Amino acid sequence: MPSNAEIAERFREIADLLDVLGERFKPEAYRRAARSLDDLPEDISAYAARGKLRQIPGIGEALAAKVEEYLRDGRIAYRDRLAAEIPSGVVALMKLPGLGPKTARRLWVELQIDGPQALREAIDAGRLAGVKGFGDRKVALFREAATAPAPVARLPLWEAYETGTGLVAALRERVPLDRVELAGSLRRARESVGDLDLLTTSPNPSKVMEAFTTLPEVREIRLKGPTKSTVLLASGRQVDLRVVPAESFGAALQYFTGSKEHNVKLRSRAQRLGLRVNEYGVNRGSTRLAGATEAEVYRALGLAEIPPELREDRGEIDAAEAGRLPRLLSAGDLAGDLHVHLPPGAGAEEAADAARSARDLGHRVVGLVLPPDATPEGFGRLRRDVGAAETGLRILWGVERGWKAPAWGGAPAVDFVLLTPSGPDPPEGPPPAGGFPGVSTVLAHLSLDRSGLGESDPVRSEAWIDWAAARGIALELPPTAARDGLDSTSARAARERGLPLVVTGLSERRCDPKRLQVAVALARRAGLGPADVRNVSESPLWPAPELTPARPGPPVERPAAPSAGRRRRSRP
Ligand code: DGT
Ligand code: CA
Ligand code: CA
Repeated sequence: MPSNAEIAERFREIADLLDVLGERFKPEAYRRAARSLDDLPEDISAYAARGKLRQIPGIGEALAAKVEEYLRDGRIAYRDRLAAEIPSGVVALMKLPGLGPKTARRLWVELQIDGPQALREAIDAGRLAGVKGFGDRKVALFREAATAPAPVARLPLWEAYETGTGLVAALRERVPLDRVELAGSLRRARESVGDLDLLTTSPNPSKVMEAFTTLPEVREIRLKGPTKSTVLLASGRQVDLRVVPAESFGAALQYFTGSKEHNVKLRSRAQRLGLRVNEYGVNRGSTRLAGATEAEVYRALGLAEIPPELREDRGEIDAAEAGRLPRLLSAGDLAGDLHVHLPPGAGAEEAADAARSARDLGHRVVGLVLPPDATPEGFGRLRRDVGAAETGLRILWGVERGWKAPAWGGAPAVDFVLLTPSGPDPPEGPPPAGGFPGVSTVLAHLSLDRSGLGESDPVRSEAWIDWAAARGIALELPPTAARDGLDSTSARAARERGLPLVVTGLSERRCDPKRLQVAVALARRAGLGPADVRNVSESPLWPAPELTPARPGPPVERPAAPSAGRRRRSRP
């Protein structure tokens, strides 16, 4: 069932097309209708069912018919007819930053410019010079817009998280907000994110809109309404912000977290139960059952609350119904981060600082990683000096070693080795011992990204999982997904093979709670629980035998059998 937001979007699209075609009053009528759909307290299909569409402000005979058509057919023929009258290049012009439908129309009608390329050529040929309303500054901006590479279609999760949390912080500084959540694919910890979806409650929505649309990061305002705004950041990234009433916050958060597929399944379940669920709440007839919290929304549908990271329509609704949702990892389960890089030439002070940053997060342990150029002698000194400092937690020492790294003969042993691959595919033969017999090895800094979007190349990731499984070597799961490790799909596959994962922040100098948070979210998306992760307190894998000071013996041990370890520990 299409949502209010979706129909509002279609109306805005029609308004833009009408603008390009030079219609005078109709575009505003469609925009007004879209705004009132944004603010509707109830699902539009409910109005339609009661035959009350025309009571919605701004919806007259003609628009009511289009709503009905969309509800029935999932399309509006009028929109398709309008689109057919406009060259696709002109639509592309309209979408360029800083242009919009009216400018696109002028370029098209007055100057016969029918696309970004034509715009560039016209500017270079001086055809825009002296045209009324197109000053030099504006033309320079047009040129830039028409030249700028299309913004990256999607942003890797970690970058999206930084952008999103930065925006939230900036917004909070300017205006009082009650609740704020980053919804959408970011909240689901999808490896890449299209646009950011911010959701908030506030006593003063219009002030929030004003603060949001005037943030310094904002390059262009796409839409500004009383409760919903859309902007483009300087990076070209789109951000949607909605202010919702507190009593619908849970329902809105549920809806705008998605995924779309998950929501579709949920809605049809609701229908079977004689309920109606939308971004405002769950209703039976005119009785409101839920809306303020997500837990309440799921409960009203007879389900346990499904963690956002699992909402992809991959069986999670059935699991929730049967009370079989997995117990997922949370940041509080971690004993500590095992991948905090020390800078080249780091001394005791830097190391103690790094350790304290971990202690301040309440960790019990931290894995400090020596720079690749560390020498055994330097390490020996460092360990001795730091041993005297009061850091308040246990330090494990690690070193990054490539395949061909020479052995550290006779040196003080480190506690673990981050084995870094020399190429995209696992080499033949045994793993390099790196001169540390008996020391735990974690395959780290794997780089399996094929897309730039944090998704692992499936063939390579399978090859590495096989390789690690045959040797009982743990795999790293960092926040930067496939760029420096595994994506959640590969992590899930590794878990199914019984391989332990090490969830790390992969950070520099200090333990970074945000980076750990994102790595944990990816682990959750992979379905990992505490029993699947090595650097977790109280897990069968901790204290891992390998993570105690070096002892003689085979380089690595196979981890505890996955079935024994995992089943015992997972709780629904
Ligand atoms: P993205 O932005 O491409 O990374 O992916 P999402 O999942 O963030 O998608 P987005 O931003 O288009 O919409 C945010 C959420 O809103 C989406 O996950 C579910 C909900 N939603 C959006 N459009 C529709 C729709 O047409 N039908 C339904 N059922 N839900 C929708
Ligand atoms: Ca989104
Ligand atoms: Ca969105």
